[in-house]
Amino acid sequence: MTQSRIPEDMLRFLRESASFLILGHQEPDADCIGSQLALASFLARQGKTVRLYNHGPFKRPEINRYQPLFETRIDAFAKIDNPVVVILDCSTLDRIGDLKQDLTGLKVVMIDHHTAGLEFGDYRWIEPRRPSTTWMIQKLIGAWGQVPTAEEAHWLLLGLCTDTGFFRHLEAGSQESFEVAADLAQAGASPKQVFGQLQGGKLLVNQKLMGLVLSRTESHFGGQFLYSWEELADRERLGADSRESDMIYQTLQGVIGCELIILLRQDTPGKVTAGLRSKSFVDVGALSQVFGGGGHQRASGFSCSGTVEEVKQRLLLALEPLLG
Ligand SMILES: [Mn+2]
Repeated sequence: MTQSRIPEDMLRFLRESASFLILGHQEPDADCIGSQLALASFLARQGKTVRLYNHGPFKRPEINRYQPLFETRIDAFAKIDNPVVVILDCSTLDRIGDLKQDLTGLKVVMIDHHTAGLEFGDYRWIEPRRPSTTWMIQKLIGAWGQVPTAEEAHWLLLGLCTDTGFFRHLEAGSQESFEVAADLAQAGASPKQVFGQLQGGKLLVNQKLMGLVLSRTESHFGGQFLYSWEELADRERLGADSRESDMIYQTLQGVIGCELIILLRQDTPGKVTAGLRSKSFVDVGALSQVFGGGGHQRASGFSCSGTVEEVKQRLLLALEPLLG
């Protein structure tokens, strides 16, 4: 891996600014929240004024506890001292939800590791090959000439472990992830505590919903494509509010011949959200872009209008040239 090159002008701009609004993407995960919390804590230690924002909803049990620290909209009062907006873990503006309406007149810094969409922001530090946004925040703290506190190290490791699947998704040549992990352990982060936070706090009804989704998995294109879905009625019947996807992906990725997994979730009667994972050759980032979403080559997602059945049929059609 090449050395990370933090844009000098961005670093200087951050150092010289006094007030910050730190934003992340809607439906945040632990990389988003971990990088927001660590950067906010670090900047506050440098004597800066910092406020945290996220459109939410906070659906994941490992990060629910942090929701009270975040505001959902930027009001006029927060803009009084001409703060800098730092947007983390999303390269396109639509990912921040309603907050995108509140940025008028403010300078924006984008820091992200997703493949870039529409260019936005006065300063952009986008590195699609990096393991997590927390990795970038850790490098930023280092470039500032400082080390994270134990609490910041915990949040940074939480994000790194989330986006790398606790290092399981990393290939050869990924030493940079282990190097930063070693630094975080030295700074006081506990992998055991991070694992406990990522695995715990789940409701039985939600685990049952996961079982239901797993049990109805369909096999297409000779087993290369495994597909399942979740409807509003499923959540109502079980009394479940959300389900984790990672365990389903992990389980289905172990099936012989599986290349691609797609899970659809009906959000409203006319809206569906998809999660996509591939193993070796289907570029799911590109596939999601066709449906108005984005992500990485091996992991991506999108939301679109339609019923579950309609979106499934559109996906099968789009996959025909790739897997047919
Ligand atoms: Mn991320």
